[in-house]
Amino acid sequence: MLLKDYLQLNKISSKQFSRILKVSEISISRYINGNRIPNKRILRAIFKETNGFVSANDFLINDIKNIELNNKDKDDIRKLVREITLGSIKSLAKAITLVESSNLLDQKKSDFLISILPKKNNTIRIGISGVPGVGKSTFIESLGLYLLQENFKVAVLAVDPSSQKTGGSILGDKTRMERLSIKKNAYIRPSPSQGHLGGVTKSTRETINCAEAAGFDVVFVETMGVGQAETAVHSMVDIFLVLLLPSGGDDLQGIKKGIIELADLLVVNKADGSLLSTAKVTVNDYKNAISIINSARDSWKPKVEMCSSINHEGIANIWNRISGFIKERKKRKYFLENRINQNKNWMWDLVDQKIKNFIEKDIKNNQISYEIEKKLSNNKLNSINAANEILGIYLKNFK
Ligand SMILES: Nc1nc2c(ncn2[C@@H]2O[C@H](COP(=O)(O)OP(=O)(O)OP(=O)(O)O)[C@@H](O)[C@H]2O)c(=O)[nH]1
Ligand SMILES: [Mg+2]
Repeated sequence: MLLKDYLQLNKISSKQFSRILKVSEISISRYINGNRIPNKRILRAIFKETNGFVSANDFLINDIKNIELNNKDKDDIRKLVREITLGSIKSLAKAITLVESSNLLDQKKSDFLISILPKKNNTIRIGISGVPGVGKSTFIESLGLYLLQENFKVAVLAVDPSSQKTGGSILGDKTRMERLSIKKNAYIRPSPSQGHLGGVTKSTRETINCAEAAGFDVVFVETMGVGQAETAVHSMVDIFLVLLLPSGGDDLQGIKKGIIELADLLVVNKADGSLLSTAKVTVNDYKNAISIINSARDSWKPKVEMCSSINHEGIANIWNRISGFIKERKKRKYFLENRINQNKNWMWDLVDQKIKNFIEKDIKNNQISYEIEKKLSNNKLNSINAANEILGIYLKNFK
């Protein structure tokens, strides 16, 4: 960790630390500000005195550590947070743009913003999944409109790994949720158009936090298709719904068993018109199927319901199921426990991301990596040994 953070955390003043290290106080402040790099002896002493928390690496590597927010940046963000908590949609949108940005300074701002954002545990986060066209957006709009009548504020976020390919998601989500999108107490945030899945889900947790701080008490996260996205969304919501199409066949519609295992509630949508009777059969098929499937949660057997999102039928019943589930989870203390566990996952995801960034930014383009690749090309190293050498560099820098 940075020396500055270490001292702050342990309530050690620069003066005290300068005495411990037997250097001047000015030197300490120069190390802290990045104006000077300590020499080898002092680096060793710092390492020893901080029990290894502050290493040479903290003074050398990683641009991200060297970017510090100035007081004006911090004041701007504090102001932004105040506006968000007062319910400003414009400020909310601004904050979300910040958390989605990959710019290093923006990332610092975003980290600061999230750290001072009021955290809410009285919200409900609902993950909605299902094959393309099953009616996720229509369902969210229908349930969202119902919730507005019940005096909730509703936010909708989309995690859509295909958005980059189709490019139509932003328009799609807004037009598909036309009626909801114009409501004062609803906020729809279309998918960020950032490449791969990691990029898309990277900021979803932060975005959920921002929306909640702005007073949205029900947050929908719509996802589709790719299994990885489903698992990611499952790890950030309180309840996970899988929408299904009415289908006469006894196969499970080609839906991966893993996704059904994640579901807290299965909803057969489009239970209307000529599809109504098929929908009823599908409900029974799934009721049978889930009795032999392991649920992802203790003591909860997923329920199967049906609805017609376009006709707004069965929606209130589904809300009863959702709120019943949440009540039950709270009663058994699983609700908060789950959020805490999700925060742990979030932490590990961040560790993972930061390691990946370090490899990408500081190792891949490094001369040493170039040498190792050269040895590999000349058959002087095999891939396994080469990978171990790269890991060696990484470990040396992160000890
Ligand atoms: N009959 C019927 N049609 C529906 C219902 N819900 C959605 N649809 C139709 O199904 C189509 C797809 O609906 P969307 O809500 O866009 O589906 P989606 O799952 O969000 O789709 P993607 O975001 O592309 O994955 C639209 O033409 C909807 O009008 C329903 O309850 N009944
Ligand atoms: Mg959709």
